[in-house]
Amino acid sequence: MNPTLEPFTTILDLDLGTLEPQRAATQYRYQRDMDGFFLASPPAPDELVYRVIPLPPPQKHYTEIACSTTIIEPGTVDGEYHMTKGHFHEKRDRSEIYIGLSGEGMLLQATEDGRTQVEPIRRGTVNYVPGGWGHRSVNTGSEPLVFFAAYIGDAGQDYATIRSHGFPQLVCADADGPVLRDNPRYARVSS
Ligand code: S6P
Ligand code: ZN
Repeated sequence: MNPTLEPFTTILDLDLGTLEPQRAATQYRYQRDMDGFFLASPPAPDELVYRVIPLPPPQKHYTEIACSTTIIEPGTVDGEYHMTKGHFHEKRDRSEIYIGLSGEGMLLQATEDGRTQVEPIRRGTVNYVPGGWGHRSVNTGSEPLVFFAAYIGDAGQDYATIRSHGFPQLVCADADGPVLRDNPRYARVSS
């Protein structure tokens, strides 16, 4: 094989999740971008919910590994903790790992036929998300939730399925902390 890519190194700040050098623009997700993902309509359109700093491979190809840092701000929308939109991979069989850096949260995972699994995210967790599992991360703490992700380069993100079918569970703030509730709007994708 005659490689076309040169090796490269990036410095990941293990607390903040920032990347140096930053090779691609930060993607910001405000409440206005999240319509249809929280159960309630987000009331503060200009409030930042999370941001993603990509560390892209040059090609979106299965031979390469895409990475990113995600930083979810603390907060709630009508009692639901701030979270990512969540997605299945467009190429459903593509897997991924998350490495928790700081803060406290949960990784919700669900299959198209409605199996669910909830895993913790905090400094030092390494979550393996197998192909076929939709995934959404939720900040249940009072500080930003920061994690690093690495996934197969051509995975792609399918948001439309999650937007129309929802996730089986919601993570809501209760007097004693986070509780999982059934999502009344959830509809299985397949049986
Ligand atoms: C990509 C990976 C993450 C998420 C990021 C934001 O496959 O799972 O980098 O893109 O955590 O979440 P979302 O659901 O908005 O893509
Ligand atoms: Zn993913």
